[in-house]
Amino acid sequence: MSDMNRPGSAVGESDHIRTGLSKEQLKQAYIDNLFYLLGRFLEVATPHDSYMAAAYTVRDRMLDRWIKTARTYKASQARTVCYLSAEFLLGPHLAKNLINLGIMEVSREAGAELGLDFEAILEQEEEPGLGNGGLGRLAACYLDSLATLQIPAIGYGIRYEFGIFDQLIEDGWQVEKSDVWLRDGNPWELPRPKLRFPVRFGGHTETFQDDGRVRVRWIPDLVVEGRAYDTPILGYGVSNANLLRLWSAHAPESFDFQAFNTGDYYGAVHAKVEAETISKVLYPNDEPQAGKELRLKQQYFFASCSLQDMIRLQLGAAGTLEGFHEKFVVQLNDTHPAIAVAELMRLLIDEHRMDWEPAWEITRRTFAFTNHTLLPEALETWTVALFGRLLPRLLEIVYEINRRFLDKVRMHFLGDEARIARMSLIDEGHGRRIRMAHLATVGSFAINGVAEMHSELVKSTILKDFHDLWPERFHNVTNGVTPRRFIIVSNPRLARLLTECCGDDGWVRDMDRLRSLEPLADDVGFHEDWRRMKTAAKRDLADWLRRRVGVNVDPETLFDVQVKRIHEYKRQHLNVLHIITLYERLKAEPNRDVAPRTFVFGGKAAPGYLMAKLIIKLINSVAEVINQDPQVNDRLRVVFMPDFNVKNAQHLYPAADLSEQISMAGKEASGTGNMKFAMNGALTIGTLDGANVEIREEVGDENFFLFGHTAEQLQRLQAEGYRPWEICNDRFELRSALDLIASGLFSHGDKELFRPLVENLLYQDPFMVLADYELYLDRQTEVSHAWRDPKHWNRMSILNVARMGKFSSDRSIRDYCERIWRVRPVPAEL
Ligand code: F58
Repeated sequence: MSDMNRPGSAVGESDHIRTGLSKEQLKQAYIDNLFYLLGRFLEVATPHDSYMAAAYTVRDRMLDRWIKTARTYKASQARTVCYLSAEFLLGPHLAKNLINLGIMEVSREAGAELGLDFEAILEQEEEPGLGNGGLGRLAACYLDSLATLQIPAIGYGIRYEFGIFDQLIEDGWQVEKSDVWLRDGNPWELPRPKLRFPVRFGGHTETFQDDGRVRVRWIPDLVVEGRAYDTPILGYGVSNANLLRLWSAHAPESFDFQAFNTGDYYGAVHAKVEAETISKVLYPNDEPQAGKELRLKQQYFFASCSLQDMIRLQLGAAGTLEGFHEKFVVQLNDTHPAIAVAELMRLLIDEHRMDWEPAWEITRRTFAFTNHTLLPEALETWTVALFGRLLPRLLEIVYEINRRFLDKVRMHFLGDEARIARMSLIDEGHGRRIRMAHLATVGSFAINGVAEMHSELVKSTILKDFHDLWPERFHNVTNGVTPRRFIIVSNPRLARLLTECCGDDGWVRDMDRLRSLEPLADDVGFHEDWRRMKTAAKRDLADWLRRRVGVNVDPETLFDVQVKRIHEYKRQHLNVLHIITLYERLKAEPNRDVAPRTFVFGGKAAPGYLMAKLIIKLINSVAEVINQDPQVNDRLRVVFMPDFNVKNAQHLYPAADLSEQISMAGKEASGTGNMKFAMNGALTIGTLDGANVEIREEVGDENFFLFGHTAEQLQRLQAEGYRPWEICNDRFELRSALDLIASGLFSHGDKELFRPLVENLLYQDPFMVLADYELYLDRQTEVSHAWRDPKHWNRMSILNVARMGKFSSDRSIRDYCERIWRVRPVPAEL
């Protein structure tokens, strides 16, 4: 116990209590943290105390690596990747960090010896829900891969006090509850109260003479302070720990004095509240951009703090901003941080007295931009009026960037005024709006989409004019997901089996090594292992659903899963139409031989998106009827899993047999859920959309259930005048399924409830659900046949896992490093 009396320090190498990884050291450290940080002792510790003590124990070990990494990076002077993202959907830290530190098993043993319930401790953690969906989760996967690949990197974002809402289901409807993730403390972050930057809003600008030059001064009417909160991000099996730095908004301290001096107490309080509102809550929209003033404030707030921080680091290391773009490359995760382009110009010109040309040269060579959507309603624009009122100096800079840019366009495409209007940063047609995707494109040296098909569509549609001008700037980097979170943490049984087959755990850092599983796809003994693993995972999920959702499902049935944000383009309602058709077939022919299935849905709807909320209600209503119907409920079950988030999702990936990736072709930029399921051995039923195309290429078309019209075919159908109601006249089962919804059967006789949904499908069907219905049903029939042949099914499942190497986020990050960022690993040594 003598170690316990030593003061904690990352410097002393003998200081094992804070750094050692042996069972005894972990036990000691845990008791020490419980005592000194929480003021508790073993006998009285609640599960939450235990979680906190465990988290601090793990964090200490990460800090040791983090400090050493920072030293190594500093000495190397290597280029640093700054990943700017309004969202980071990290998921629970504890299990992931135990895995990456390589101490999951020894910690489990240590816990057992202390009489702790290890699973209950893991369960205590409330995840930081600082993201909406795919885009935020991608950022988290990329942080994991950057650290694992030993790339110097900082993630910059916002420390929202309330993350994405918690979803409750009441009477089948989604009800939103605020997410108070910080209520019980966050042991993973380190507040950096001294690391703070001012961010201005409102007011006006004026010019002044400075050394014979005309310069601009911005006199704001609100100054907000951004304070840093740091979370270490440890790589897998390496000593590198990178930094996630999130900004929290506060009123500057001087504020209180002002209040006393001027006597305007309420005015001061109001301004304080206004400042702190900026990082209060994450916008829960995954689509139309509603032009909310607070959202623009959030974007500018975190972009400005992050750039000021980079400038501080650059000046500290080099004393000059000249080589800024050599020291930093800034990746813009969609347009949400795009204002950084104008802000870097402002900082260089106004605050660091640079001239426009050299400042622009630095800016243009610093940024790279990733686009994540083609949906026109999701492309961000801000009215010039709002932008100018909130950020008057930034508006001047945007105008100047635009003026110089359009001069170049004019030279290149003489006389093509229509093109100039299309490319302008200002959309003059819709009440004068700033097009953030254009600002990001003009200010970046590289622009990429997130899957091959999507990147091609970016070049041929939304950014076509820019591609004509600068073809060399356009790239594709297909998304990927981290196998640490989505195989090891989610599916430890599969992870063990893979390690056994490969001979070691090298596949975790090089997923292409899973190709060595291919010969086992026909091995009878291996099939038995595979079946046992899958059955165990399905039993676990069944238990979990019984305890958490109160539904019974049979692990012997085919688990057919669709989890993602609820959106018409993702077509959860197409899945529902299939279920209703199966139901009707069984009702008409009770002895019909169908493969028994359990349908699982999960996902949140944007609170203001009524059609998405109605789709949730429909799923729950259909579930209620089918699950209670004794004629069918031995063969059909429908479950809506409430509150889909990273933590809950981890129960699904190992247990799914079929993954539904059925978006309208051309609408899903990539998808990443498709990857998570396939690398856990689910087969995909999917359209030719996003990364589905590449997944099918990799796993082989014979191991993928493809259906549906292509994007071009759908476009043609639409151009010819799409009349969904006519499809219904020819397809008896489709008509009948829609009629059944309209009849009130699923709504206790209420014929009005689902009318908006049925009529939307019949008379508009913007995402062409009806056009793909028959192809989908036919393919689903083949799925059922395939399921009847377990040997064949398992073979396909094994081959899916063996061939998913491309979709590790390590591959994506390597692509970014080689093609875009031009950075190399800097290994940190312990
Ligand atoms: C998603 N976008 C794409 N946006 O839809 C998906 O295809 C892709 O795989 C993923 O990005 C990663 O590239 C997405 O999740 C958002 O959630 C935004 C949040 C902020 C408001 C606008 C949508």
